[in-house]
Amino acid sequence: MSLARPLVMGILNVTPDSFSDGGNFDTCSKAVAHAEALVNAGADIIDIGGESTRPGATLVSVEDEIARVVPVISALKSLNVPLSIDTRRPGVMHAALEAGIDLINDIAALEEQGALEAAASAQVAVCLMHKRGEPQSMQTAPEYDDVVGEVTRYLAHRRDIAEAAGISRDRILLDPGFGFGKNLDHNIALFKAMHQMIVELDRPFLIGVSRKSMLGQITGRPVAERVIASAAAALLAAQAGASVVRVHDVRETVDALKILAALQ
Ligand code: 9MG
Repeated sequence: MSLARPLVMGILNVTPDSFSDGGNFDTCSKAVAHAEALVNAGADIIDIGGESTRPGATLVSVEDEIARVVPVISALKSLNVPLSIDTRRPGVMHAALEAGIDLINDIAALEEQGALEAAASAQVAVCLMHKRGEPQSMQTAPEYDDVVGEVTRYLAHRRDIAEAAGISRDRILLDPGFGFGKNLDHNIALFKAMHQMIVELDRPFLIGVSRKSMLGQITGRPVAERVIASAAAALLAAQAGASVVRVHDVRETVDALKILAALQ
C-alpha cells in the first residue's frame, strides 16, 4: 500500500450490535453488498470486524467472531482491494490471515497472548492502537496525568515490541485510539497533538473518529447526524498528517480529501 496520499478505510461491521449500522450488515451477503458499496464510493481499504468494540459492547466468542468474518473475507478477495481484520484475538488473526487478509487492525496493539506471533508470522501490515481499559467499562472515568505523553510513550513501546518481534517498520501503523478510555478533553488534546505525535513516533497514523461520541459531544448531534462532523474531522486528521482515516461515510470523506488535496 502506498501512503503517498491519505487513504480511506471503509468500516464493515459484521456484528449484530454495531453502534452505527444497528446490525443491518450482520449476514454475509449484506456485508459483501455493503463492502462493494464502500469500494464504489472510493474506499482504499475495507476494515472487517466481527466484534463490536463500542463502549459497553458484549463479548463474542472467538468461534463466533471467526464464523462472522472469514466468509466475508473470502467473498471480498475478488474485489481486489486491501482487506483489514479488526480483531484482538490471535485465533481470529490466524483464520483471517489464512483467508487472505492484508492488514491486522488491533485495538489492543497485539497485547493479547499470541497476537504478536500471529502478526509476525505473516507479511502483513499491523495497526497498533492505544486504549485504556476494556470496551465494556473503558468510558467509566478515564484518567491521565498527561494524556499526550502517556499515549505517545505507549505507542512507542508497542512499536518497538512489534519490531523486535520481527514486524518490519514499514508494516507498522499507529493509532491514538480516539474514544477508547478517553473523555472529550483527552480526545481533543490528542487530536491537537496529532501532528507532533506523528513526527515523534515516526510511523504512519491511522485515525478513527467517524461518528464517535466526541463528535456528538462537540456538535450535539446523534450518531445518524454526524456525517458532516465526521468528514470534517477526517479532513483535519489528514491535514495533520494522518495516513489512513477509518470511516463509515466513505463518499463524503473522499470528497473532503479531494478538496484538501486540491486546495491546501
Ligand atoms: C475497531 N475500531 C474502532 N474504532 C477504531 C479506531 O479509532 N482505530 C482503530 N484502529 N480501530 C478502531
